[in-house]
Amino acid sequence: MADPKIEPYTGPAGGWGSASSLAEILLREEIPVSGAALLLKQNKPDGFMCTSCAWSKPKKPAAFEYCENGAKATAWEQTTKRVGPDFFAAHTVTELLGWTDYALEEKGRLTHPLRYDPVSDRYVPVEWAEAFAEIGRELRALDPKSVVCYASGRASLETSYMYALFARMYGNNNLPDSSNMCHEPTSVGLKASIGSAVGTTVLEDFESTDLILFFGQNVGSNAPRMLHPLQDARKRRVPIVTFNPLRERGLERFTNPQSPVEMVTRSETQISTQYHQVKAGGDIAAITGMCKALFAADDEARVVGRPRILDVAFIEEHTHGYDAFKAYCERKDWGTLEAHSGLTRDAIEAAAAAYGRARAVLGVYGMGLTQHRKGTEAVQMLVNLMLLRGNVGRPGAGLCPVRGHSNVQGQRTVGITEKPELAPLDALATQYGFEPPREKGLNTVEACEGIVDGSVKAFLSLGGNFVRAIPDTVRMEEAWRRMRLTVQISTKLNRSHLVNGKVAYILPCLGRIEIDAQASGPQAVSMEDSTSCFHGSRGVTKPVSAHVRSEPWIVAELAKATLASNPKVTWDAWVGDYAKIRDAIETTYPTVFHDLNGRMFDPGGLHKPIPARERKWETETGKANFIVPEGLDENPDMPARGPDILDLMTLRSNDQFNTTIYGYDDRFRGVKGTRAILFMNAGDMARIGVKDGETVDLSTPSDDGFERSVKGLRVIQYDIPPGNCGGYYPELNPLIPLWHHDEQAKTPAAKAIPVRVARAAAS
Ligand SMILES: Nc1nc2c(c(=O)[nH]1)N[C@H]1C(S)=C(S)[C@@H](COP(=O)(O)OP(=O)(O)OC[C@H]3O[C@@H](n4cnc5c(=O)[nH]c(N)nc54)[C@H](O)[C@@H]3O)O[C@H]1N2
Ligand SMILES: Nc1nc2c(c(=O)[nH]1)N[C@H]1C(S)=C(S)[C@@H](COP(=O)(O)OP(=O)(O)OC[C@H]3O[C@@H](n4cnc5c(=O)[nH]c(N)nc54)[C@H](O)[C@@H]3O)O[C@H]1N2
Ligand SMILES: [Mo]
Repeated sequence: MADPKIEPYTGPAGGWGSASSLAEILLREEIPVSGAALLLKQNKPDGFMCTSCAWSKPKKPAAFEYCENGAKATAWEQTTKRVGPDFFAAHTVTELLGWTDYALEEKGRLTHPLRYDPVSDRYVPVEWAEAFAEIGRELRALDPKSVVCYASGRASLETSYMYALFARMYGNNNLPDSSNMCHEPTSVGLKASIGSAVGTTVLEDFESTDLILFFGQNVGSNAPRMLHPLQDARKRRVPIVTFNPLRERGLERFTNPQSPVEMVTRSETQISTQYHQVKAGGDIAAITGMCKALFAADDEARVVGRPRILDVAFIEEHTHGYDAFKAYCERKDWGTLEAHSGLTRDAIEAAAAAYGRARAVLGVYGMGLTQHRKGTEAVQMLVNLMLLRGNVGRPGAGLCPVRGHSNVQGQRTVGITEKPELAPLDALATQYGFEPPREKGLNTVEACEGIVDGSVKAFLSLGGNFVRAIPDTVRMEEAWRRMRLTVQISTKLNRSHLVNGKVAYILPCLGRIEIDAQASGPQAVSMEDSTSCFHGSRGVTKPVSAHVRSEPWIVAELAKATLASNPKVTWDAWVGDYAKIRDAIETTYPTVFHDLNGRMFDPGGLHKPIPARERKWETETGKANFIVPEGLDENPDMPARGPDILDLMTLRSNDQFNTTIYGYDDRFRGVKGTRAILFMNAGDMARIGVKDGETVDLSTPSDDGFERSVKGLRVIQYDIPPGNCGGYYPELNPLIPLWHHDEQAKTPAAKAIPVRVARAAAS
């Protein structure tokens, strides 16, 4: 690794920086020239769907419908590097535990099924049949309620449907997925507010919107293809009003790296027209202020007989709870709202004025809203604002949660959920002739609690790197090792393989980009994007090794080894022809997946009906609900704060996909060669007595009896609100107490963690 360097990045998002970063990774992963040809197939109706983010795939894709980070994801999966039996013979698990996340994954693709051998402390190759026989034996001996079946949001609709069915036939609803750590406050919050658990917009809405509100989503790094519709909107002079504690480059300006003219002329598009550096956790206060300003303007308009600011007809016909919500906003005084949001009244009123002028508004958001103690309330507060001017359920307007993993939303649609009321249990009972379990299963936080208290004894993982992604990492790793069985279906080596149960298996699978040949020929799979469109995806490259298997095959073999046979569930026929799995999905969900087989390759995908988009409110009141938040305090349950305590945001760099670390640069934020950093505000630095470049240690000031700390972070003086600091996920996860989660959705609150900052002893 080169010496770390910290210097502000002056370029736009995209642009030449993006082009050179991409060339670098193709070279490093030793991908021959065909890598470039491969990228032409990315996100095309006849090609494969990107394994990176879930952003929409347009009807008319660009010649290169991929971004810097999507291309990195492809290169990372299609690397020619391998970790086979030789590698595992040469390294003990104890030794590998000392490696970084980067080093583990960078060694290459897993090629053989492996079993942990406690005597040699190594993973050793095992035959597939032997692996399933033992896993099946172990699972049959365990109480199904003590087994967790986790899924990371990448696996296809086909695999996910089979996996959820397997868990229920085995006897539990313990189906947490990565969504529990991500957009669960969206699922819970939108359901209660508007009766649909997902966003209400489609890509075309970006073409007719008049204003985009952008809360806590780092588009330049995490959904870069979305910069294209944003750039188009800006060319139509659509204002973009952004709320983000950091001045993220992708939200400031963009050069389309795929436009030769823009590249040569170095022309840039300004993205945000207003940029509000709200305090972490301050969005509820900021939006309350916007609503307060709108109520005041509306009252004034009514008195003087000008056109109303609020959509009175919509509010009357379609909503519930308006009076209580108005009273709540009017009660809050500006001083309190300014203190909690970190924004001035003028700034909030400017945002409200832009909103009040626009005919059709999109509310876009990401982890900056959801990963908080009050994440669900923050999502609902954005809905309240949208309802005031009828901005749900008409063209150019609506809610647009930007999803993370490429099929995270789809996994929920096909039954990966711990909440039995969200799964079609009666339909499954009829279709397959078994009695599905009816009691609630474990979500991510509850699964962790069960692992800590010993009630969870086995953990199956369909992708992902759970041990590294969850909070309280150090405490959780210790508890993890007490489990009886851990099974990981994976493409690359990660820390979750090394913190293993007594019996542990790694089952290597094909990636989405590889050709998946089964009895009836090469197979396609399908997934759902952020805007509820289903797309087909076909692998195009040669499989990584003759010993790896597809995810559907692995899930089918797991099920066959564990369950009594049931003639109605034809695992082998499904694996032989995935179209039959899609038929089964359509039988379970006839309206949602109508003609999936026929339409999955339609340009733009098959759109799932969203009732709220049609102004059908499937809520308890039958209306869209204004929901009053409980309070403005982000961390009501942390002890009193001293002058050395700041609220920490854990962030993604431009060089990672979740726990997958592609490299040590965060170009847009000016960090090169290191991830052990802490962004701090100059005033806080002076008060605490640390200088730029010095080293600090962080600890969590909770009084629950556990010591939590991360040491040795280099301070970077940064444009960040006073009282906040920022650093990288997953390295800082040991600081998040397991109980520090959204009160309603239980999503770990990774964006405002109170931490004590202390100068490192040696600094
Ligand atoms: N390249 C790449 N792409 C990815 C991923 C990746 O790791 N790398 N991960 C994927 C996944 S699973 C997900 S969920 C998404 C995540 O994508 P994002 O939703 O963008 O998540 P984060 O990177 O965590 O960044 C959150 C943003 O919110 C801001 N923020 C933090 N706290 C607050 C707050 O209190 N209020 C407001 N208004 N803003 C705040 C931060 O400054 C940051 O810009 O991206 C997906 N796409
Ligand atoms: N502090 C903090 N913690 C967070 C977050 C945060 O912002 N801050 N974000 C949270 C969010 S939004 C999320 S989504 C979670 C992410 O949590 P996860 O989804 O569990 O983690 P990933 O890092 O995406 O998983 C990476 C691993 O997936 C495996 N993999 C890759 N491709 C495939 C494939 O095609 N098939 C299979 N079977 N395996 C594959 C590889 O082995 C790789 O090592 O982390 C959460 N944790
Ligand atoms: Mo996510």
